[in-house]
Amino acid sequence: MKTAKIFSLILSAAVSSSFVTAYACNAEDKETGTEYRHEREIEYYESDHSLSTNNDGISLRRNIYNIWGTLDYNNFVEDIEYDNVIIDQIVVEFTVSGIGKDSELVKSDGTKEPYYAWLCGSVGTNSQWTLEDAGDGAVKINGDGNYTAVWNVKDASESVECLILQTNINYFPYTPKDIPDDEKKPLDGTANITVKKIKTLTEGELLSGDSNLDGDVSISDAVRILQYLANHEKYYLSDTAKKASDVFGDNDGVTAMDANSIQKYDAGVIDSLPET
Ligand SMILES: [Ca+2]
Ligand SMILES: [Ca+2]
Repeated sequence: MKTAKIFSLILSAAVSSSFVTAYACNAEDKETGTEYRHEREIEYYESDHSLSTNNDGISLRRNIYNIWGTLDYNNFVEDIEYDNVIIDQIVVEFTVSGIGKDSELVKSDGTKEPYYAWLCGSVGTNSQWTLEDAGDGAVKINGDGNYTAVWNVKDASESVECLILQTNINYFPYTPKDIPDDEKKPLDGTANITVKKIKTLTEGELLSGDSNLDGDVSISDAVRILQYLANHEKYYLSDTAKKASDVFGDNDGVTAMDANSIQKYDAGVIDSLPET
């Protein structure tokens, strides 16, 4: 019987309440025939030390989740939870400040290349590191302003091993001139990248019973409904999620009976949802 399992899942969710994923109201939910676009916001805390540089010691980056980094170089960061379902896209909205109107990297040989920001790291079986790897998901940086970087993941994942917002912005031109080059540190400068929002977008047909909108119907969806019923504010369900959750009672809204139907479906007691 799954009751004990569900209870332990709820308990573990409650214990890790400081890092509970927020299910944001989704203004971008679009219904186009049977196609939906699900948006789920990932809770994020920006630690003071997460601004750093790439291994080249020059290129600014904001570490989002990087337990491979070392403490002394400000790269060891856990600002989102490891346990995050990622399907189709990771979208990071961020602000660049302190570089004025600069839009180009001036290399040591005098040649120039545009400033870019892109997402890199390792998410399940997906990994990308370079600007080339990031492809269309990279965003060109034209001075201070707000930007969005996207990572189109090939395979769905339930974990984030490493996630970094990397740029090719050289921090040296943005540090005080009276500090010797060999003593300059990234945080001495004005150049800054601040993450405003992280979300995942999933495209595809809305599945009856898929309360957490991860593209699959499982016991975690029943848990998601019970969490919502216990605390609407903390465990918010978007309108799309409510629609997916209402699988029992002829459109009577989200109740414990809907969670019950999903448990029965998961256990093979019934073979389709909604339960009629
Ligand atoms: Ca689900
Ligand atoms: Ca219902």
